Amino acid sequence: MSDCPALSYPRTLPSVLDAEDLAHLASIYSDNAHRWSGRSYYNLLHYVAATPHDTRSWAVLRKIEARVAREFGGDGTRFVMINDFFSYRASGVRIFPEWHQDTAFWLNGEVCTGFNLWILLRQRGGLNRSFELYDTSRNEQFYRDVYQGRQGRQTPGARTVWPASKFASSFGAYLGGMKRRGRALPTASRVELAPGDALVLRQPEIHRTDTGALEPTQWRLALGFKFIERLPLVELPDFDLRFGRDWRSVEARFPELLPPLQLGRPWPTVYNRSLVGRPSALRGRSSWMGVSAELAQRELSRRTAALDSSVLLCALLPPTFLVAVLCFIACSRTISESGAKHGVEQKRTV
Ligand SMILES: O=C(O)CCC(=O)C(=O)O
Repeated sequence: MSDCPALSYPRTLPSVLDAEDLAHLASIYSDNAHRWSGRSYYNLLHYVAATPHDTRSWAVLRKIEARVAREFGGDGTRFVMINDFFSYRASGVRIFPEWHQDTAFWLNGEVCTGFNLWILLRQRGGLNRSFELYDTSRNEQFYRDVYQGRQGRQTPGARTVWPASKFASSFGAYLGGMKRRGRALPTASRVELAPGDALVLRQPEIHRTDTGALEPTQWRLALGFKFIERLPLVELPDFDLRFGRDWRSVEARFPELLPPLQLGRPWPTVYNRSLVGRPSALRGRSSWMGVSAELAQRELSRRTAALDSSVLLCALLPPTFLVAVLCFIACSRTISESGAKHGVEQKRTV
């Protein structure tokens, strides 16, 4: 299966974080989660961007990146962290309940090297296992059927070519169809983890938050990070879906952190403390209509310049009442045209 390097990644990485890191991250979650409603991704990024003096959080991020470099090769620049998510599971609480693949792994094409590093932070009541996944090595026939039957390709030697493509969605329906046809369903795994250990989810693996009733005293908290290889993007995230929408929320609050995503350029490094300190007139509050700080600042200067020249023109004209009214109309039009133009540019901003 040399055509998908992710398939040979280790199942777990032991002791990625130590007890102090875990306590720190768990307290970030418990102190702030009530403010995060509706957002799945980038809660840690929002937190660290708002508290650049919190050196432990930044050190944790660097520690994770260093471990990734050590385990998955490269000099620390091969993989880029594209998002983070706290995963809290308790009775009636499941963050990603449907069977799915992480389509973000395909943004850089078909290299099949993406992975999710999912670190268990805390658990109570014996929830010391990961979410559910169809392990590629335990379900080879299933993946072969899935890929050959639906979207896969076959090599001349009839060996399976691992995911050239991702599934759009609806694994639930696909699995339901298998069940109706009496086909054996794949075997789901839940991987045992000690706090601080990480599960490594390999790019093509189909997964979901675990099911089953829990006692009110049972819960677990994990922190996941998705990584892709730093290669030119062939696709951009769908900004109507959770991941893309949550990217927008970082962009709106911390515009200096997010350079525009561009096809043909790799995913930018956004977990970057030096960007947080970067001077910006709009830093730390909602960006102006959701556009980048630079664009907003350019627009502000343009509006001010337009206003200045209109006022100058008015001052030079004969001071009759009629002329004053005309000047007033001219000034307002300049301002609103400038705003309309800005609206067009805003749509182009990724
Ligand atoms: O954290 C979980 O419960 C599930 C993780 C997941 O589905 C994902 O990372 O896409």
